[in-house]
Amino acid sequence: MEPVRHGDHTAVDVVVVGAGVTGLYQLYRAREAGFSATLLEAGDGVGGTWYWNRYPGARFDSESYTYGYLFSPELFEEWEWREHFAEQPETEGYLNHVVDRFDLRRHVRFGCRVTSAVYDDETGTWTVVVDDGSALRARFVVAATGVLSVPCFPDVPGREAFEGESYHTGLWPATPVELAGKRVAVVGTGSSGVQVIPTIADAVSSLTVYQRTANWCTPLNNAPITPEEQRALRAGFESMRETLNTSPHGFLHEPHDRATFDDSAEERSAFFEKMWNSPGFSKLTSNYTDLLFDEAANAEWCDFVAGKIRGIVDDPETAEKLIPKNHRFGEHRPPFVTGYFETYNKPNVSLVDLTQAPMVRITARGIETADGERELDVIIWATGFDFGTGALMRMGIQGRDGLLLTDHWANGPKTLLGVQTTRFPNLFFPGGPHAAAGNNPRYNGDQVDFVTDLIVYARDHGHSTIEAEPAAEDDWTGMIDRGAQRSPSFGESSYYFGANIPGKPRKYLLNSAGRPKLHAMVAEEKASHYKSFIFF
Ligand code: NA7
Repeated sequence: MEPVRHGDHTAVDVVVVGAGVTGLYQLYRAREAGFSATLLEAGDGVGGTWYWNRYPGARFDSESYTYGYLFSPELFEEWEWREHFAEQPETEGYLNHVVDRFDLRRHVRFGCRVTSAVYDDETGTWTVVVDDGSALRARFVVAATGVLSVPCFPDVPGREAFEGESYHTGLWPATPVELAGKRVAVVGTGSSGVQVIPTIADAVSSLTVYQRTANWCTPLNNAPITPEEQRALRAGFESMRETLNTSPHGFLHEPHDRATFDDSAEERSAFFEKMWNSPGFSKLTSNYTDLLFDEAANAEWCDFVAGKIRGIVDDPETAEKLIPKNHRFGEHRPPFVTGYFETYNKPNVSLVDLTQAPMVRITARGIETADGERELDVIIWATGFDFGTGALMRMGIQGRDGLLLTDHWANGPKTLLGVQTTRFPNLFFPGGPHAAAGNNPRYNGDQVDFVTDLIVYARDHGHSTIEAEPAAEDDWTGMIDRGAQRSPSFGESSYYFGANIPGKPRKYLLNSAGRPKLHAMVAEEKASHYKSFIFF
């Protein structure tokens, strides 16, 4: 492969965008493969999601050791996670440790947001411009910009008029935020909102939760990792890595082997109790096999969870509001909680059901809903993200013949293996749309490995340009779209389909084909010398 431009310090083989879990791994792999690489990061530190989402209570809901990197046994050996589900500061610390441990920091430019990335047909290179006006040329661009990186604020009139403090969970400041003794509102009850709420409830003078949609929250069941467990984790690293590398969703949880109505009502109730007390995502991955495929089965589990909510929340009216009525378990991303429902028993906590009293406007003093104005000192917007495509669509990406990615994907993303799209040669986006549907770093790591192998293959075979083959892209995208329709539990009402963003095309944004299929196709691509890609 020809170097991009001799003697040009602004030219590299690979530009990686985003210093999150995926981007850092891509930087590591590209450098280890002998490419020159620069990583551009909008934030002032590493972490991506774990840099920006530093709100009180932010933590993993995948087990820490299954979320971290597995490429280095030494790294695994020397880093000791404190809890099964680590809090944000620990994760940010881990990612900083990784960057220093592998000497990656000197390849990272912080505080630069990419404003455009334009492909030049003649040279087969990309020009990447950042917001300070400087530009980099690169043969390959890997946009590791994540799926949850563009925070959304609701379109409520007057948001700017509020004279108190306001914060978005996904843009939480690194400087301390003092909430003690203040009248605080949390808007939104997705995974972020339900982590903030119990964490701040005791410190604030009043906490008002604005809920539009109740979610099927179940206990995270977190715990410190005991010294014995630490030893077992270390001793079992290779077998754990093997399990995670082959697991359908990137978790260690064992799938169940029975369907809901194989069991008697009594057995079912005992099993659900076991599920309720099990860690994190196992309620989804180790539950009855028909949970997501049979409405009656799903309803059994939902009834059980509703019973738990009624049992925890003292006020029956509040309990009813906290029980989802418009979607089944798994249809939205299920949040995992610690002491969430219990929080509503505190005298300083109240719930506003926006389905009964919609938000009218934000005033200088607080939030006005149809039933009146509540005065506030702080509003916390836990209102989610432009999921999947948000960051890529805002990066000013232009492919062949000046084609804008925003036009190319006007009706939703089209991808091949969730890593590339036609007419955008040498641009890859592991960890983006169609990437994952489970424990993200495991899927995203598979994709980074694939991208790295692909660009190494091109270099070794004297090719300078790699482009997804259109028919192969159609096949993969068709499979993703069809797969998303297969399960009756997955309606189109969640951000998985872009439903939280007005005007966004309703297209499935996760990888419905599953990780085993991704693995099979990756193996097929390698064996066939990447038959689904066109090389120049
Ligand atoms: P989510 O899961 O998208 O949740 C956003 C929440 O904000 C959800 O409860 C929304 O209600 C609510 N929301 C959004 N817009 C409004 C308006 N206009 N008014 C009131 N409430 C609103 O984002 P999170 O940050 O909690 O979690 C994102 C991911 O982080 C999560 O999936 C995990 O992977 C970790 P809605 O359901 O739209 O009615």
